[in-house]
Amino acid sequence: MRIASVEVHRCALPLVRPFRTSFGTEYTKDVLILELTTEDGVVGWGECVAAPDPLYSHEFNDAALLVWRDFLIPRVMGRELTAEDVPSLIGAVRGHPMARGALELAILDAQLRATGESLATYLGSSRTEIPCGVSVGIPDDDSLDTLMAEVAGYIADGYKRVKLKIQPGWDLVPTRLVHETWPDMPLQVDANQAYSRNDIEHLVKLDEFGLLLVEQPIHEEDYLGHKLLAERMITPVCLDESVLSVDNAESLIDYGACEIVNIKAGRVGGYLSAKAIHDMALARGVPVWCGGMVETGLGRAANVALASLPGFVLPGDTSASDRFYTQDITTPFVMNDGLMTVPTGPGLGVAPIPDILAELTVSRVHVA
Ligand code: NPG
Repeated sequence: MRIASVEVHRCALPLVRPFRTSFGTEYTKDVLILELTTEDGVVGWGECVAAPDPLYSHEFNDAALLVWRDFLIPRVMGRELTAEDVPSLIGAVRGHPMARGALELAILDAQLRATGESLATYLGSSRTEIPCGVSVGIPDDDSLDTLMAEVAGYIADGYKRVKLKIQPGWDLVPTRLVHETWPDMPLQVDANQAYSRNDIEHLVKLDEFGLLLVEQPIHEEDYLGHKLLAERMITPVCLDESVLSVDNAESLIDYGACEIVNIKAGRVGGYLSAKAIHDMALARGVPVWCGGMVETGLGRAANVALASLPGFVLPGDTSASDRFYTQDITTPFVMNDGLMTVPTGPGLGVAPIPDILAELTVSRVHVA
């Protein structure tokens, strides 16, 4: 294929409730959607999981726009290519995995729409539906009652696993309460780097709750801290922000800092890299699960396809659209008995609904 044009839609989707983590609170999803058209007139869609501010990682939306315009898109425009060529074509540009991943996804979507293959089949899917977990933020009012009401609602919806966001001052008490109220519900916690290696003895206290895992408790660059924690803790240590590529994932596993991997395609530069991490982990017998970044239906479709690969043995943050949005930009993703159907249509299998996309679009940039 040859790319003829690239358009960015900057959209704002109100969230059904604020989403608070140890690194900040989101009230609205401010998201960049890539619309790429090939010379043959095929349209591919990509979603960038960067946020407006560099709080989860160094990436942010305005930087993604610049990187696309000045460095990434010029390397893929006007030449015959396949999605598999993209990592090497843009490989000289350092960093910016979320911007790279969104571009690669739009190209892959166009390629698969042209051949009629679904993303799930292309990636090597082994399932037609996947179990869904839900990520529960820290309540805006710091209230345990608010937390319990929210968790009860998700359990009534059918979610098969609950993940609690934790931070110093909001950890043992909420985790104990949720665990004791729903002792059979698989439970895990995510600190988004809020602790340090000085907190290891405190974190070990989480062991009494029989958690599936503790996710990214310590700073992303502190591999030794995670290794020391993994040696001390019964609960498996899972890494998210620290994992950036297949080589670094394998290094972290080998070193003993990472016992379970959260795979987020955006964080690792796209679905091809995500698949490579999955394949490596599967070969080594290391469990993986699919993380979420409050995606719209486009990114959610891709995540559900990824999460249907055989190594994804734990439920992912692949919640239904209504967990975050009253109005998604695609047909909403729904859950039945805690399961979500893997899209089977060509490419992502979903596309933005034009009127809704227009309604939620704040600005449009013609990048190329
Ligand atoms: O279900 O999409 C979802 C959200 C899951 O908690 C979730 N994501 O740290 O993993 C995370 C967190 C996140 C959200 C990270 C937004 C970055 C941006």
